[in-house]
Amino acid sequence: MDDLTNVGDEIGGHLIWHDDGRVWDLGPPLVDTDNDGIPDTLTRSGPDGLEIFTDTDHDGEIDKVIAIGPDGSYESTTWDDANRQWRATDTGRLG
Ligand SMILES: [Ca+2]
Ligand SMILES: [Ca+2]
Repeated sequence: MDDLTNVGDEIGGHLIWHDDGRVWDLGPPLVDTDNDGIPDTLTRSGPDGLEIFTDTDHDGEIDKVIAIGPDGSYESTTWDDANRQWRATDTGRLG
């Protein structure tokens, strides 16, 4: 385990988002998207639409982000652990 994981342990239960060298504390997850009883997702809305942050493996670090624009377009990115970088996985339009 590296230092980044320790950050998550210290604040306990918050989701951590690594974005281009910066680390964001997004607060505790509110939504359980896979119904395993453990909240794993939170959302953030703003002028550019809605962002959905998910910690799919429950290690406290965001590994999937879906950004939904005001026009219904969306773009999902997932954390590529092998290459230590975000990778665009899907784009499209809702509805
Ligand atoms: Ca869950
Ligand atoms: Ca994770």
